[in-house]
Amino acid sequence: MATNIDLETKEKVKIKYPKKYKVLLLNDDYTSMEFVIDILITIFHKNYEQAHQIMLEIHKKTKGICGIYTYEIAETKVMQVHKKARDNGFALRATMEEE
Ligand code: TYC
Repeated sequence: MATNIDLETKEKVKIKYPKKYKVLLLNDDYTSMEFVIDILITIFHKNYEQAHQIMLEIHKKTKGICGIYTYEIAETKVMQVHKKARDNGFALRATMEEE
């Protein structure tokens, strides 16, 4: 007799994590080292030591990672860098890349 019907259904739970984006600062010849450190402290919440180290890495290697965020947060950080740079007369550029 076919009474033993298996009614158990297995539900597959697929968790979709949001993509993450690296925010990078690019080196240039005009932005002051002090200003880049200030950006790293105020926008990317680094301490002075970390900010100094990241700034020097960008200065030597042309670009460096400042943080990894979800899309909207990364986009906002890039805009904040560009606004603060513009307001202070610097042409500092930031970009974002999918992690
Ligand atoms: N290269 C700049 C200088 O010598 C310093 C600098 C570092 C600029 C990092 C931009 O993202 C940057 N004054």
